[in-house]
Amino acid sequence: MIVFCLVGTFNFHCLSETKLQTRCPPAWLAFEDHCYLYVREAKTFNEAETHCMSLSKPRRSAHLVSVENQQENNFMIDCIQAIGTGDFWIGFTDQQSEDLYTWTDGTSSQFTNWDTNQPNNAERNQHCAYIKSNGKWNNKECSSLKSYMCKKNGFKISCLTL
Ligand SMILES: [Ca+2]
Ligand SMILES: [Ca+2]
Repeated sequence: MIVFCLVGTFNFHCLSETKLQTRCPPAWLAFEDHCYLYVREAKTFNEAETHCMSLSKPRRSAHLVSVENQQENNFMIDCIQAIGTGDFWIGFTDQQSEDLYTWTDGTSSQFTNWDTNQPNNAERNQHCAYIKSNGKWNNKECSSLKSYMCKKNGFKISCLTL
């Protein structure tokens, strides 16, 4: 019996796995259908988003991470604990329109996990969100320097038995 895995136009050998798995490039972590890259180097929000976008591939655009539900937020916390890191940018911002937060990757999820009394827009100058080590979100000046998490679609492999 010969088993091939097909990934787009690429062929990979695999053993007997037949279920779909999310595959990610080296250094990216897989969760559900997406891949995540933590970048420790601190950047401003917009610099971080620009860097994430530079990691895009055809049909797999990359942006600062969007957090669409509690499970994904829990995954963020797992990452924080595994990496031993502190705050990092997520792709949630109201730079375009005050108090109208949107995800840089276009996600339309209504899920939020703001910390108590956030987003407070302190000094009327806080338009970019980061996630804290407890998993709660806060907004802060976009010019602040923080580590960040990028996210893009993973690719699925499927195996055909010939
Ligand atoms: Ca704001
Ligand atoms: Ca704040």
